[in-house]
Amino acid sequence: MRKKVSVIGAGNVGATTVQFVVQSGIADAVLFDVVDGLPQGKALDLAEACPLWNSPSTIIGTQDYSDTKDSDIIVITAGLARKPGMSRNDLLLANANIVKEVCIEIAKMSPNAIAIVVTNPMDVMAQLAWKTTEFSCKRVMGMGGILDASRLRTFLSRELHVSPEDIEALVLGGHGDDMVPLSRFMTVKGIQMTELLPKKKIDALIERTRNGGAEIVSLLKSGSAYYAPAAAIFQMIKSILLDEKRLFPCAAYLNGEYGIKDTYMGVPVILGKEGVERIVEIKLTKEEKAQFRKSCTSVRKLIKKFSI
Ligand code: TXD
Repeated sequence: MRKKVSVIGAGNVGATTVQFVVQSGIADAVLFDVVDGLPQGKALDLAEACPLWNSPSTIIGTQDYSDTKDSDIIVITAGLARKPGMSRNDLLLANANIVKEVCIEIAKMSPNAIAIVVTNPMDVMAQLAWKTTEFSCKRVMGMGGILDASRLRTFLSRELHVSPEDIEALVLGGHGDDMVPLSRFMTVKGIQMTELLPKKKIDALIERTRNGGAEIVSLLKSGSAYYAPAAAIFQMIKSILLDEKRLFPCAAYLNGEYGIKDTYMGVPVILGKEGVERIVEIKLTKEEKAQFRKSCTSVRKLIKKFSI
């Protein structure tokens, strides 16, 4: 049986995610949006590219949730994106209503699906999605840290003139301005970054990563990043559908891990066919712990606003 991935929200991130899925051929896809014609038009365009990609995938564009029935994975990108000068949190209220509505529908149609939440502010939306769908927390996760780490790897690669695939970086915490990039886990094929770059330079690239989303928003002037976000989502989808058990930093439900209770936060997880199969706990230094807690407090503040 072919796998089925439904993406809710046919905007930039949603449509590009579907592109990556069908281009790879690993699943069939459904693209859902409330805007009449938008998902249908994009789905048809993508379907017409499949012969050229030698892809067996089928694609449906729809306004009808019944087309998403029995999906293996649901990606939630529905919502509003940032405009210049806006923080992710400015999107909170509007997007919370959208995500709630989406989750009620997807839980009815695909009670066994795994949900990947993308809509910002992502950690809070992941918590809301988990509460609303009433899925096991293993089956609800958020995409954030994998993108932040990829941005950091890009900047480090450009600085070092080394292929980005040989660069590793780990970014934990909430997917916001107080994300927690862990410099002691930055390596080039296992070589500590501090052997290759001065601390000041590393710190500057970390700072650029913190503002990575905003940098693109200000360049684009309308809309926010979508190629790298969609590539990050696709890595998560692939690890789940192919049971690859890859380790990625994702927003996962913490219930005691890292000393945090009842909160979605970015931590290293193993992604496989069950969803978040394991949360990998690493011992943080005092300073890292303080940063992680600060990031957690920001997320919790927003969660409390909704009494999620
Ligand atoms: O790292 C991350 N988590 C992120 C998050 C990286 C990039 C983008 N991030 C957030 O994802 C962004 O701040 C937004 O909240 C979402 C989607 O970003 P995108 O760039 O794709 O936004 P668009 O292009 O505006 O698309 C959103 C679509 C648009 O077509 C709307 O019509 C649709 O969402 N939408 C809905 N679809 C279904 N159901 C409802 N209710 C709905 N409301 C709006």
